[in-house]
Order: sequence, then structure tokens, then C-alpha cells
Amino acid sequence: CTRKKNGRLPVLSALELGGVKIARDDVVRDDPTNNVPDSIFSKLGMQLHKRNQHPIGILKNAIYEYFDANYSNKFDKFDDLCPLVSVKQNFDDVLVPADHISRSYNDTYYVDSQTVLRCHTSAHQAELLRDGHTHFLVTGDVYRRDSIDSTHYPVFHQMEGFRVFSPEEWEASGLDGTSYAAGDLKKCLEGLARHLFGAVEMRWIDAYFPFTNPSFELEIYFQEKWMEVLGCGVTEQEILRNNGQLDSVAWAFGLGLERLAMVLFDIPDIRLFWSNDERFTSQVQLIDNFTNKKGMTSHCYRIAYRSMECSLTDEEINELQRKVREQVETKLNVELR
Ligand code: FA5
Ligand code: MG
Repeated sequence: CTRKKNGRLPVLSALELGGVKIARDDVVRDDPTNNVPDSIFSKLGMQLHKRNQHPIGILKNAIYEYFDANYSNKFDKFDDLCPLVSVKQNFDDVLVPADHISRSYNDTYYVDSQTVLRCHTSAHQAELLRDGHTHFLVTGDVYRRDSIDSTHYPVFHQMEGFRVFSPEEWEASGLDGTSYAAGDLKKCLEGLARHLFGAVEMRWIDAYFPFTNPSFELEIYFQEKWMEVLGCGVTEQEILRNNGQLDSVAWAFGLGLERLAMVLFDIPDIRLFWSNDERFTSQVQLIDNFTNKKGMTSHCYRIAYRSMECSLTDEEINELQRKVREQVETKLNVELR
């Protein structure tokens, strides 16, 4: 492909998101109410969460599995909602105060004075409630003018979870609605962490969000530090009332998918998620799938072993491969060849 004079790849002039066609000139403008650079526009169509071989896509599917297995009342799943949202959706609908720092041009990417690149998936809570959804998961790319380090990137992915309870659900418990929802929320997220990681060191921290009360954050011990992986809480009544849920109580959470994937796959730096190197984006590939006459199925996988620190020796790879085979045999109950 052709390169610009400065050596960088040319930026696409238009892309399609959630069925909406978006031109570069609609998002990146020489205008005082716009602060979206080309480097951010070029991330808009990437949709890492929709790639089943990418660590973010694998994680999304593993979380879906947990909710499908544990809730008879199915969660409605959305992963294609447009990341361009109104200031009202991103902030007003979730009660972010008019003078809150997150609204500033310094923190949020503004397309114009009324339109932003969503800075969290909570931007979709109100519309989905109004559409009558009571159990839902929203996955998507979110954008913040954060400075980059090993756990922060200006584009990352979140999964929002939302669950509405009607009075019958908590009345029998003897608890008030808020305590009931808070207890259920923590149980749900601790169960999710066990489903994803097995044993992992974690702790709950009291937090503040304008849209929940009480609010919590979950931290996981990773690479000798506590890392915040999600925010959550019991939804403010005003949000439920404003969107057609009069007597209900609800919980909500927002997961940082990169951070959870870092723990799951032992990925040392968030910048790696944007690597185009196939050894990162599809480390495990099913290359053959065969069923014999007796009905036994054989799978052949290609695995790319790679270290960020050094080139691996054959001995090191053999040892890793031995561990993978051992785990596959005991956990998946298969016969190795
Ligand atoms: C929120 O975004 C809230 N909307 C979460 C929420 C939803 C709370 C529903 C209550 C109810 P916060 O700003 O803490 O919260 O971000 C949530 C998670 O996103 C963080 O815990 C972290 O895992 C991840 N995150 C935040 N900023 C970055 C970043 N720059 N790079 C990578 N991950 C990030
Ligand atoms: Mg936080």
C-alpha cells in the first residue's frame, strides 16, 4: 500500500461501524471543538473484541460462557454499538455532574461540542433500559485522553454488565433491595474471576461513581502490584426511574478487558494488544480437524511461543509445550498424540 510523505500509513477516509458509515472528516476536524487526532480515528474500526483469535475476543467469549452457564435468564449481548455517542449518553444519562473532570477536553475525545468517543460502555445503559432490556452485556472500544503506560492506553475495551431485579426477587430474602443487589453483584463477579482465573489474589475497594451507590472496584494482584480491573455498584434509582424501571433495583459493572486479559494470558504490557504480529494476535490456531470412522475427532493446533524479554531456546519451548500438553490432558480429558 502507499505511504504518506511522513512515512506513516495513510488513514482510511471512511469506515462502517454498527451499520453507520463514518467519514474521517466527520470525526477528525480542524475545529476548536474537536480534539480527535488521526491516530485515534485509525483505531475506530479495529474491533479487537470481535476477533475470535485475539486475546480480547477470546476473553469476551469466555465471559459470555460464564453468563450463559450461570444464568437461566439470558443476558442480551451487544458488541456492535457505535462508539460515537452524544454528550447526553456518555455523561448526562448516567448522572455525571456538569463540572465533573471527565467531561473536560483534556480527558475526553470530542468530535464536536455535543458528540464524543464514548469514554465508557456505561454510555449505553439508559438507551438499553428504555428499550426494555433488563439483563445485558455491552462490549466495545472506549476512548480516553490518558497518558500511556503498561496498564493505560487511550483506546481500550470494556464490557458493561447490567441486571435489573424486581421486588419479588429481593423481598423473600429479608434484605433491602440495595443490600440484596450489592451481595448478588459481588457474588457474580467473584464467580466470574474464579471462572476465568481459578485461584487469584483479589480485593474489593470502596469507590465512587456518579451512577452507582454503593460503588466498588476490584483489584487483582499481578506482576507484584495491585491492578484495578473493574468498577461496579448498585445503580442510582434516578437512572432506573428515568428509563422506565419504577420499582426495581439494579446492579452494573464495567470490566477493563485489556487488564483482565493481561492477567489471563500473562501479557506484561497493554501496548501489545495493538500489535499486528500474528504471533501475538493468533497464538493458537486450529489447523486440522478430522473425525475418523469410529467418531473420534482429532484436532491439530499450531501454537506460537514467544517471549517479550528474550528469544526462547528449544529447551524452554519444550518445557512449555510439556506443561501445555499436561494441562490439556487433565483439564479437557482428551487423548494426546
Ligand atoms: C468506569 O468506566 C465505569 N463506567 C465502570 C462502572 C460501570 C462502574 C458500571 C459502575 C457501574 P473506570 O473509569 O474505573 O470506571 O474504568 C473501568 C475499568 O476500565 C478500570 O477498572 C480499568 O480496568 C479500565 N481502564 C480505565 N482506564 C483505562 C486505560 N486508560 N487503559 C486501559 N484500561 C483502563
Ligand atoms: Mg476506576
